[in-house]
Amino acid sequence: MDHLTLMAGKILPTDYVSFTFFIGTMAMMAAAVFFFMEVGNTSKEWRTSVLVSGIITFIAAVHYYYMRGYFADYHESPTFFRYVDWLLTVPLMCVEFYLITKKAGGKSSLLWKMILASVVMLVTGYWGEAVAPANATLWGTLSAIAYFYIVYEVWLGDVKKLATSAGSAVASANTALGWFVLVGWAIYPLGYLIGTAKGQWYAGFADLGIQMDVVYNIADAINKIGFGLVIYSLSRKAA
Ligand SMILES: *C/C=C(C)/C=C/C=C(C)/C=C/C1=C(C)CCCC1(C)C
Repeated sequence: MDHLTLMAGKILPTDYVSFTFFIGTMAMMAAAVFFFMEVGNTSKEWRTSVLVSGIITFIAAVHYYYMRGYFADYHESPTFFRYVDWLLTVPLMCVEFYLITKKAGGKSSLLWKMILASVVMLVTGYWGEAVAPANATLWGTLSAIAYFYIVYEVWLGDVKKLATSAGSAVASANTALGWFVLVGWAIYPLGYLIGTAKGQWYAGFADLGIQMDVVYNIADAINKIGFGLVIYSLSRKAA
């Protein structure tokens, strides 16, 4: 019996963490194949954007493959792989904002500000989850400040301004991506509150009956694949 068969046999019907790791691996793989294959059919101007969507979902597919295996072996959260995945993919999502606004004059300084904010958001989140969970409130708050900075840039700041002057196709894509950042990304702090609840003032989150990894897995599928599809549809609309 090969490894997959053995593992699949061990997933209980109520093991939603294993289930979502498994289906997440497949969904990210399928999305990556799709975006990579479509690069060749994309007009030159949008090729890099669609390629980056492929790279984001490909990186996630590889990490999901490892996280699925890690959880099967140890039955604990693969926090390290999770954050390595995010550290690579979230800055690439910032690159997507840069690429769509470049034609209206998007500067690399804006890209670096966004990347820096995303790294601060993730490193502080990792610290609160894995290194100093006793201070999860402090680290989570710092992370949230960096998160709100990104929301601000996309909805009201320079990203918004550039997207508006880039024309209606880019502007509406930026609004769609903005909803992912505002609503889709807001799912992650919920996972964090569940995962770090023990001994905190928000200890009640541990009793919700939802597991942190399930929340993160659902959020990743929505955000990584959805984000990529918005970029893809922009590439078909705007010449
Ligand atoms: C593909 C992965 C994505 C889009 C990951 C996004 C992650 C976040 C927006 C995480 C945010 C967090 C907070 C705002 C506070 C608590 C700690 C985090 C890191 C879960």
